Amino acid sequence: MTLKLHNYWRSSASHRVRIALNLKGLAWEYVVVNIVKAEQHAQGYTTKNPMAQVPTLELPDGRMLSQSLPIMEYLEEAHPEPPILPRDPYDRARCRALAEIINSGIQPLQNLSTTNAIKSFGGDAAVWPRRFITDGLAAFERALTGDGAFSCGEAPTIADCCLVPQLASARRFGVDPAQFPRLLAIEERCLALPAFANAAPDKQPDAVRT
Ligand SMILES: N[C@@H](CCC(=O)N[C@@H](CS)C(=O)NCC(=O)O)C(=O)O
Repeated sequence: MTLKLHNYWRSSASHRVRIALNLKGLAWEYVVVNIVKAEQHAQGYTTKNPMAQVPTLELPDGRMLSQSLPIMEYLEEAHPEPPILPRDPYDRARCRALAEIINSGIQPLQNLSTTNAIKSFGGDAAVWPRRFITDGLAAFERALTGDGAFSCGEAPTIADCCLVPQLASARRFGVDPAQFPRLLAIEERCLALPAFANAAPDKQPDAVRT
């Protein structure tokens, strides 16, 4: 019995948890939930994830966890080494705040159900998220303190687990991250690590290559 991650290759919230699982060095199984084919709404899945979203982490004993940030917090508590949060309480809170800029300040506005709603109102779903992505990434960059190699110091944390997928989404939605040089430098250091490189959307078994 192993951990199972119910997820989708291009989901940024799934991507966060893939990175965290890899950083912790845990063995896990990939279970595809194709959100473009609406598999997240299947009855068998909504019992696992009441919000009908990916990711869901299934524990070896069959219990389910949803919401990527609580999943990463669970992994940190259940498997403390190597840490993915700083030790100092203030630094931990600041790191969580960086993750929240992306988790609550950007991702919900680019989510599939949101862009589908925008389309249903006659809006341009390709353009709609750009302002929120740009403003949120600018806020993330402004919120960085110190000159650490990663978002919260000298080791990768949950803030980086959120940042790298969000930069991938930014490109997909037509936002050029070149305007955020500090974020690009952090991304480059992250992607040099196998935990991040192996979690990339195009490396996943369900990736659709165009
Ligand atoms: N706050 C949730 C967000 C999860 C989420 O929005 N997942 C998206 C993919 S990144 C999803 O499943 N979307 C399906 C839909 O909108 O129908 C988390 O962090 O896990």
